[in-house]
Amino acid sequence: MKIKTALVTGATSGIGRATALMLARRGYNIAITGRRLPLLQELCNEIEKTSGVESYILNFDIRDKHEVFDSYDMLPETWKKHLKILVNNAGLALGDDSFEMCDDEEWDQMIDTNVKGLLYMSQLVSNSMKENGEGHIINISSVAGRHVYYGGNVYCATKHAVDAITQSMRIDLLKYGIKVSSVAPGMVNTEFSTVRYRGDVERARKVYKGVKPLSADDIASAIEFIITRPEHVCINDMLIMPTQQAMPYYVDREE
Ligand code: NDP
Ligand code: 8X3
Repeated sequence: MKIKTALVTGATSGIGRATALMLARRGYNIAITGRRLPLLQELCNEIEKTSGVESYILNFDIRDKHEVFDSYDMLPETWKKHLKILVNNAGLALGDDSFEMCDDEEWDQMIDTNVKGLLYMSQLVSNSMKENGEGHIINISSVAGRHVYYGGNVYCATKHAVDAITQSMRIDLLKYGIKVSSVAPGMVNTEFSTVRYRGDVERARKVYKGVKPLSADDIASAIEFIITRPEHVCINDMLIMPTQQAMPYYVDREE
């Protein structure tokens, strides 16, 4: 069988984890990244047990350029040579306070993770894909990259940046045959809201009260659709919402 590899950032939970498992089921050897090493090891075991493909752990903080570059350097050359897919998924929101009340360290964390981390990974991987003459980069954006809302300020700005970067990467990488897609979800029930509310699980639960949100598997199956189109077809952009959510603030909740 032809070797094919994929790399998923932020695979320790939520969308990244579900996507890594989907790619493993489709026969990709998977490189998984994140800061929480025990969760990466657990996922590695699950992938190897259930799918019979190989997995490779890259344990780093995506905000740290040197850690990102050094870790990618450690990925075996055969993995890089067969790298077909990068899913730029690692990301977070911190808080939903009004702009003047925000903590600038949290701004740095969102910008460094959601924007700069994505840039570092994309540059490294697109150089490998360029040599291979093919590849597909999928950036996880958000409905927050299309609409801003009260308290969304810098998180929304980072996701607008992801959309702009996606569009310009698509133009720049066209000559190498590298596809670039964006997936922009609305509410997905993952650790996202718990992280956003700095560990306040009760507050996070209220986000999904009276709503059936998307699941991480819903997003993984959208990514599966994108990567299984014929060679000459590129899905540029997918905006995916729960049926009960029209825009960030328009949610039809059951009483
Ligand atoms: P989770 O919190 O469940 O997952 C986030 C992932 O990002 C984790 O694996 C985490 O790994 C990783 N991550 C965060 N910060 C860093 C860092 N500094 N270095 C390395 N990895 C990091 O949330 P989701 O699965 O929901 O989020 C995935 C993506 O989807 C994000 O980009 C988010 O903005 C986007 N999104 C989410 C929506 C939602 O409603 N859930 C809606 C729209 C978009 P670790 O902590 O181990 O480092
Ligand atoms: C997460 C979705 O609406 O909370 O990106 O910004 S939202």
